Amino acid sequence: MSGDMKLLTLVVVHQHPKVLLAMKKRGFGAGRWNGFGGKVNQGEEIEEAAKREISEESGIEVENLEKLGILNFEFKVDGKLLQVHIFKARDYRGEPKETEEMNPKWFFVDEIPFMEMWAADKFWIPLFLKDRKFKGKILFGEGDVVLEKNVEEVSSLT
Ligand code: 8OG
Repeated sequence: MSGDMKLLTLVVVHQHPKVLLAMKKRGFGAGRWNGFGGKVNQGEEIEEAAKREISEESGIEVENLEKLGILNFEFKVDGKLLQVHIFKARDYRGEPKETEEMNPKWFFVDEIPFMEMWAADKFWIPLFLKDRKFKGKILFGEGDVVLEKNVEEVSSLT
């Protein structure tokens, strides 16, 4: 992995036929619906970071996470590189609540608001919903448009 690639997590709760998304209220990705997640801290396990972030951002606790995807995002404008580890949670404890960062809402899977999400999400969410594992690389340009994409189903993430 390249030295300045940042590690991030993303957790989407999927209780068919609905998924739990949240409107990001501030910071990176503000104004878009997304799952919960954020940066992995120094010395922290990736899955541990995913559980911590969903708890901080929504107030719910998840125990069993299934890792379904690893995506590398590159931003042409500033050269930023992110590696996002994407997990599915099927059950959780507590009630999702609004926090300073996110406002949660359940969506039917056929009403996912792709127009108000990261532009690459429509390429991997269909695989996510079918419990398929995937890897990929996305190049974002100015205005976060997708310039290049390569997302493919894999049999294993390791
Ligand atoms: O800590 P912070 O909130 O800045 O973390 C960013 C969150 O956004 C983290 O959960 C990873 C997630 N994220 C990206 N890029 C993309 C993307 O293209 N699509 C989706 N759905 N989430 C993304 O950083």
